[in-house]
Amino acid sequence: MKRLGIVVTLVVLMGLAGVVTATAQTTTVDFDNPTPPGSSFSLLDGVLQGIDFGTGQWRWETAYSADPTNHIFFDSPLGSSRTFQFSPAPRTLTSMNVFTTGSSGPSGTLTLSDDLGQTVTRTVAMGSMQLVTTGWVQPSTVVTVTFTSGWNLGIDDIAYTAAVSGPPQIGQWSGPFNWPIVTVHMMLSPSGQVLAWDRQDGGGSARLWNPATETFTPVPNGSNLFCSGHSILADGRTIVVGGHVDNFVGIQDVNVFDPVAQSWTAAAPMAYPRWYPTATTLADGRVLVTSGSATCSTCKADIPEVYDPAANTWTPLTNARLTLPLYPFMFVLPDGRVLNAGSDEASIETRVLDVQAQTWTMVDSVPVGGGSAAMYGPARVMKSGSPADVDLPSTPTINRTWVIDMTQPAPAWRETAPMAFPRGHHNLTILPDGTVLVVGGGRTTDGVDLTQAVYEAELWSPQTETWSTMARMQVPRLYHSTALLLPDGRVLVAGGGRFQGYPQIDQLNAEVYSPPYLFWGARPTITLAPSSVAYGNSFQVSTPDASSIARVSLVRLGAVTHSFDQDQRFLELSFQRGSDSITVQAPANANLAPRGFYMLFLINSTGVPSVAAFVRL
Ligand SMILES: [Cu+2]
Repeated sequence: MKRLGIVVTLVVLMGLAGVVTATAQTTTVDFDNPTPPGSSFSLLDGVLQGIDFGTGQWRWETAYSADPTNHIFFDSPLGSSRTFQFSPAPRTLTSMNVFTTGSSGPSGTLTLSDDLGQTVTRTVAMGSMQLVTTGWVQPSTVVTVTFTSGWNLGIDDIAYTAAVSGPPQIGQWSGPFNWPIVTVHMMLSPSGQVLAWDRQDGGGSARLWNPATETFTPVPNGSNLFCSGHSILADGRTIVVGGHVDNFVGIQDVNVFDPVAQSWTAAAPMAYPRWYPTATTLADGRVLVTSGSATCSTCKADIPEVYDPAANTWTPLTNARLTLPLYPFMFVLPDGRVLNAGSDEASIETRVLDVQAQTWTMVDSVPVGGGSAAMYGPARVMKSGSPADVDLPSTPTINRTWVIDMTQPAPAWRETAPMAFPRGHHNLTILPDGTVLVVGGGRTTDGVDLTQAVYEAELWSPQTETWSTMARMQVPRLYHSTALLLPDGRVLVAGGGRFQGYPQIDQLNAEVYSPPYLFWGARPTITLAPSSVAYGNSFQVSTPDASSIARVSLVRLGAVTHSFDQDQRFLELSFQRGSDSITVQAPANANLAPRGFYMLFLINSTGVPSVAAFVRL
């Protein structure tokens, strides 16, 4: 077969509902047609049929041993590994034929690995050509070939694919757009506008960004809101807890932003100063605040507090005292308890907090990684990458991914397929269809080494529990970068920077990512939705696309900083189709969806989401 040269096959990639197709072209490099330069035993240097064999690494030869045609082998008996690089890259290595001529033993062990960490290991027996298929799904740039008996390895018929990658497969970035601030904090208001601020001038830098007009309105606040925590209150106002005096020194200030009046109000201060705390909206609309450093690097605010917006009072949970790392990942569970699923800066045991009883219960005593986390369904949380503390010596980050299902009798983190890229300081953002987007971050924990930045977005499927590599953004976004789902289904990605001594990482700009679903055809539309709905009730949503609606989801308005969106959560709703409307079943109770505002999305049978309607529960 290999004398046919480049073999072209068309592979149909399955799209949602079979509507989306892409073609993948397979190229097979057989070293026969065309014949490599020079004569048999010549060095194979440079690029041949889309593969760069480097310099002085490989030779080619005519028939030898088990292979009656041209093939390649190591250029010398020294060493047990060689590399080649796709050019252009990346490409997905699908298979190769190998044989061994080794005289020292009956066989050798072949390992193929790539720059993404994909590997395949195979024993190669003597006497015949053997096909090695990789099973790799991610495209590689560099492939390393290791064989335990070095140059005895012969290689032929290297097959790779170049998947067609356009916006329907990998989405599309727009920008970067110049912004007046490095967006360390950003959150969505029920008005559709984004509230954001910088480190410089703290609350004085606060602005509202209008996605429709792409304009800013200054909304300065007198507190230093840098390194605060925040969530969206049940009435749609944003609550901001704590902030910054100095590194590890927080403030007790609590500030509330009204998106209608576009003005701030000071609320009752917390009992403890907090720097790097997490604010979590509870089922009943009260707000739980956990962690944060109080007055020094070892002085954590270890007593959680609960804010009652109606009474404007704080209640310390003195019996629930527990030292947690900074910016803990907290999620309200269907039973009303609050899960601590990790933290921005350190791997920790997993516990649940019963706010009423003021007790912590261990869930999983084995600390695993996770530098960001997202709740992708009731009681289901996923996390990936490395927590990253910029005050510790830099270490390589990881690409590992875990899920936990809190409905299980003995819940524990379960590892799923890794991201293509190791990351720390990345952001996980839940999308209208329940998939999870990861953007930004880097291969080291320092948060400032721009050479280690990861530009590719990746999209995680809760069905397959696997990641797919998406389009690359333009700008490195490391420490203090942020990502926020917009009501139109795009993701606003901004910030990165404001780490003392490293002005080169400051990003005074934003980019907007359009996920693949925005390129799959016409969007369903919502013509009318109720502004508020009651738990347990059904409600009507008018849409001319009722017959094609396949899913209905709620996504809580995001409030993100330091790699973690403190308020985002995802919930799918059951529904029935009418002729020009659908009847949707509201969440049964407030534990499933704490009181407040949500983006309601209709998703059609192709997987395309509507623009959201804001609905208050
Ligand atoms: Cu910070």
